[in-house]
Amino acid sequence: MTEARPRLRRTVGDSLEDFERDLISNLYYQRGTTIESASGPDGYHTLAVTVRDRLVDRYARTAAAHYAANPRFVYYLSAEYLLGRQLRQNLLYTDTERWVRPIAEDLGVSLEALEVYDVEPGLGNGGLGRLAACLLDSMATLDIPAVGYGIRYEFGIFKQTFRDGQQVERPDDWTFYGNPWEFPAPDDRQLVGFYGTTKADPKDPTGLKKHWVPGETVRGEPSHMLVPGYGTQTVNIIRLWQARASRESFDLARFGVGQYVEAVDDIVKAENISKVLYPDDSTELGRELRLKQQYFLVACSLRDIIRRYRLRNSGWEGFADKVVIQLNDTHPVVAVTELMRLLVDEHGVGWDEAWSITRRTFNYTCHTLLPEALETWPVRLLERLLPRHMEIIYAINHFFLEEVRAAYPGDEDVVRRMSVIQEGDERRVRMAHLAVVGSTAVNGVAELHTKLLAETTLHDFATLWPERFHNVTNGVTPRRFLRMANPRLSTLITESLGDEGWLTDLERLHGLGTAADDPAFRAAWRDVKRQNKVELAAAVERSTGVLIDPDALADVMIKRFHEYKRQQLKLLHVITMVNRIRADPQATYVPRTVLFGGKAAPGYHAMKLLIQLVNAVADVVNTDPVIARHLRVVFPPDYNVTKAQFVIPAADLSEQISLAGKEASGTGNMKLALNGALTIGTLDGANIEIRDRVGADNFFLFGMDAPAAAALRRSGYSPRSFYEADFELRLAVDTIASGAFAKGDRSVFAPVVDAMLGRDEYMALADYRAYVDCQDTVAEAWTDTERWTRMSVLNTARCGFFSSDRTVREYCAQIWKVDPVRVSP
Ligand code: AZC
Repeated sequence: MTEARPRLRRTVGDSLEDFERDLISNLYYQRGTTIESASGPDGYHTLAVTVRDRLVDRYARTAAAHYAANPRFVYYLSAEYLLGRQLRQNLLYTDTERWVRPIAEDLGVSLEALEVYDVEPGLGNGGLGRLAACLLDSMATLDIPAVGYGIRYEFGIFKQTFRDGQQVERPDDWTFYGNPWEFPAPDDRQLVGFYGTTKADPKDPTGLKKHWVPGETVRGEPSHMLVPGYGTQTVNIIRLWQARASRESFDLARFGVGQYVEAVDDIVKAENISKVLYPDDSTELGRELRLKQQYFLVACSLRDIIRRYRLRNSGWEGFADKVVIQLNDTHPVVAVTELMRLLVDEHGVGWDEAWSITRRTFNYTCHTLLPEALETWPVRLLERLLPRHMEIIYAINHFFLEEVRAAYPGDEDVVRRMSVIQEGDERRVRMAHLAVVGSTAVNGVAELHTKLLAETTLHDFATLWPERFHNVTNGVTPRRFLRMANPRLSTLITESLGDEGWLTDLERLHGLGTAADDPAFRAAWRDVKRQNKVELAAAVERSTGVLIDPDALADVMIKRFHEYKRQQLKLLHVITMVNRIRADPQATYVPRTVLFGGKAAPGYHAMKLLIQLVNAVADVVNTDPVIARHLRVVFPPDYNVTKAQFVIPAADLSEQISLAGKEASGTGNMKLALNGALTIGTLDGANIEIRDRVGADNFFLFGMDAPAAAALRRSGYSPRSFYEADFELRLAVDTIASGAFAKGDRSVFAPVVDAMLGRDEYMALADYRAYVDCQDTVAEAWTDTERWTRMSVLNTARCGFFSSDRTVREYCAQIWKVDPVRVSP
């Protein structure tokens, strides 16, 4: 008998000395260089890998604990993730920053200097992608067994630059220097089919089982990034798929005869699938490639989920007990048909049983109310690209409509409205309908959103199946958006509350409520805000060349450019301030800095023109000595998660001014309020819940609510009548029309004026007066420094509810029915 040999497992030490030794060893053996000759990127990569090693250890233990417990897993399917920078997060989560600082100092480099190489993976457009990242963070923090699935886009969301004030998009080659945070896992690759034909199974009497022969196959290669929990040992993963040509794709024969381009044709075609993120967060792009991306994500992920299920389980009866899949909006909804196909065609499960498993496995989160954002795909495209899936959709719809007809005998109107297929000149598949039909739970992302979904967009479904509808109000991770973004405020909070427990129990911020009445605490609070503003001012000057006054009211509007979000309304307010200063330069004005941040979809011309107008107004304001004394307008380009972390801690006023009934939730509103900014906002999305919690006295409310907006639209909204009735509004619009922001050229911004006076789809003009008056109240409130600070403290103190930990707990309790698995140290 041989003696058992201790199994080799490398564990990292947990002292400064260990860390330093690993760092030097990694620099030498991993990076292949020495301290003397290391470049900035060498230093960054080495540090990243050394920190990462600490997480690998935890990940290995997490995987072992999960294997032993064989729990129910949450699989989060999302076409987008905005993870943000990883270095600071992982330093915090491994508690190694305290070592890195002195070591770096010894070596004569600063953490800040290395951090510039920490590129954020921009694999998403906006709110939905960032929400996915917050939820993953909270799932790990709460020890929920979970895997996020997504696409490893070669090019993420474009980099925004301005040329003559106009948005110019540049590719985001985020992996150019390599990504130290990811692990390729080629062994888990999957093959994905497209196109081709289907054949009946002669042995299947029901005709529901078929055989699909794809016309094209592509390889999906996964890599994963670690998703650590805070204050716990759990490290989950996010698995990202990249498309590769299958091995046979390289045409050696063609290459041999000099047809070099043709020889790699199939490779290029295949790899295009994960080439680029679609930089559009609202309108459906009728593009085959986008549908291919969606199916690619789904096909790879479902096979991976099944592979994981089979590591510990067999048979299909128990599948839905071990697997719960959350569909993040409609992008991954084709998964419903893919799981049916896998079960019925490939694993021989009967249709009814397969349907029961499928329905119990999926849940769907809707993130919008805009009809144009609800995806539909042409039947003809699906028939060509995914012929078997189209057949399955017809079958699902057939059985579903039988149910509808049974519930509403003789009512063909309701059948037409609810059908998964939208009839018309071009028949289309309604992905949201497919999602609801194929899911156990459907949820909206804020109370008002869920209510409006049930009353309007998905009304028929909410009537037929009320038990399927849930609300889970969004949240944000306090680790990234308070502790990491705002270390000064975090220190003050911790001092006041006694410990850092609030980081995982955010409702403990309530404890600050009494401190709000302590003048010394308020002074300290102001001091933090001021220091944050000084830092922001330096960053803004570097990126825009414009100097801003850290004592001015920092008024920020940071979010994607969209008509419904109403940057145009904010601009009308800015122009009104300009006009007032011009009319009376000697009066006193509350000094303000208005900061815009955000991208417009490259094809969204109206919003790109608005971006140009913001920049043009900024130019006029900042270069006019009289106006610039009271007002500055800045627009640092390329707003992203990293920049959000800079701006949010320095904000005094948070602009949340969407037309009521249009913003599903908002999450920037939560991040800003949590950092002590006061909100000026409409009764829309999560603003309502923020106001309920912070108190009406600590929130600047204005404008129509959703019923009033709907009523005005029904009564025949005429923006012109508002324009004519309000002198200041007329002057603001006329100022744009006069060419004052285009060196006298009236044509440049004429489309903006026409849109306002013509349709004004989101009724900015109707809310203008209420908004401007409310801004006057804001300015007035600002002059009472003590009162403002008190309101600011109370905003932070009362926003504990908006932690994504609470959001995840609600998903767990209402929808996922999963339990945590603790990982021992
Ligand atoms: C956004 C919503 O617009 C925003 O209100 C919400 O807070 C966020 O999702 C997270 O739920 N939607 C998107 O980013 N994108 C789409 C396609 O809706």
